[in-house]
Amino acid sequence: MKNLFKKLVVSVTLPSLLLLGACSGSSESTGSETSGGDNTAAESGIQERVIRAGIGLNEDHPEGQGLLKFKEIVEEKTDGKIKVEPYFSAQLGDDMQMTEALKAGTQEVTIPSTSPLVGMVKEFGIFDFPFIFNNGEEADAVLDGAVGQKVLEKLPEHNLVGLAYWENGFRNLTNSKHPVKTAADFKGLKIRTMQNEVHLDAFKALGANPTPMAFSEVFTALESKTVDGQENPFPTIESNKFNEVQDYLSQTNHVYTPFVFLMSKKFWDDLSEEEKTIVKDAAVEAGKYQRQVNREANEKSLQNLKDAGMNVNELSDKDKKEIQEIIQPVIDQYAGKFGKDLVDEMNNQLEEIRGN
Ligand code: KDG
Repeated sequence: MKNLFKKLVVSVTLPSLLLLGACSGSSESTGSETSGGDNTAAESGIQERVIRAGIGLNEDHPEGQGLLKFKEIVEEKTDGKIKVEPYFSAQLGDDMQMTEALKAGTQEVTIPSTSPLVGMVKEFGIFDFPFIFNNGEEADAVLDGAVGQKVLEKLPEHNLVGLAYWENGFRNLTNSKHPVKTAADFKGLKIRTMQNEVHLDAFKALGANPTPMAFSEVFTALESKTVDGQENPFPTIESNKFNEVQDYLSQTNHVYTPFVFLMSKKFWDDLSEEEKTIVKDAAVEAGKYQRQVNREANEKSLQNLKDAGMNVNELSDKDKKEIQEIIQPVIDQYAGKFGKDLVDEMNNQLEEIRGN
C-alpha cells in the first residue's frame, strides 16, 4: 500500500510541478526556453534547453536503455547545453496523457507504442495487424521505409513530430486461468489490451473478452483479478514482474508493436537546423541501439520467465494457422478503414523482401 501511495504521490505531483515550471517560464524547466526569445528557428547555433522525456516502462527495460542512450548522445553532441531529463514508469502520466502534454508544449518527448495513437492517426493501425511481420528485420524495413515515413507525415497536424521508430516487439499472452494452446482456449478470457480497436476486435473474434486499459494500470488489474491476462513482449512481462501475478505464458507472437519517438512540434519548430539534426540523428541512432538491446533481451527474458516458474507453452503451426484464419476478416475490415493503398504498399514490400 505504501508503495502504491508513493507512486500515486509522485505521479500526481511530478506533472503538476513540471506544468508550474513551464507556466512560470523558469529557464531551467520549460524545455523550450530560448535565451534570445526569438521564435524563428535559426540556421545554426545551440542554445540551453531542457528535454523532458517520459515513457511508460522502467529504466531496466530496453526502452529505458534506449532513452538513456538518446540522453547520452544529445548531451555529448551539444556539450551539455541541451539536457535530457528522463522520466520512467509513467511518472509523467500514461502514454496518452504524455502525448497530450507534447501537443500542449508542457513536455518535449515521449515514446509510446503506436497502438494507442490509432485514434489520432488511423494509419498507425496497419502495424497492429496480427501476424503481419515474420521478424524484426521485416518490421524495420517497413517502418524505416516509405510506408513508415508516410505515417509519420500525419503527425505535424496534431502538433507532434515523429523522429524515429523504436521496438516494443512481438507480443505474447499471459493469463492466470489456463494454458492457451488453441483458438478455442481464448474463449471467455478477460484480456487487457492497449486502447486499440484492431486488438480489441481480434480478441473478440477469438471469443475472448478484451478490456482496453492504460499500461500503468495493468499490474494492479492482474493482481486484483479484474482481468485474467494481458499480452506484451517478454522483456515487458519480465521487467514489470507480471510473472508474480500470472501463471501461464503462451508464446503466441500474435502481433508486432513499434514504439514511435514523438517530439512536441512547438519545441521542434523552435530548434535551429543544427539542433534539429542533432536530436533527429540521436533518436535514430538510439533507436538502432534500442532495437538491438530489445532483441538480445527477448530470448533472455523468456528464459528468465521459465526459470521464475511460469508455465510456458508454444503453439503448433496448425493452431497458429487456425487463429490467423479466425482473425483474417478483422484485418480485411480494417485494411479498408486505414487505407487500402498503404496496406497494399506494405504487403508488396513484404512480398519483395520474402522473394515471393
Ligand atoms: O512506454 C510505452 C508503454 O507505456 C506501453 O506502450 C507498453 O506495450 C505497452 C502496453 O501494453 O501498453
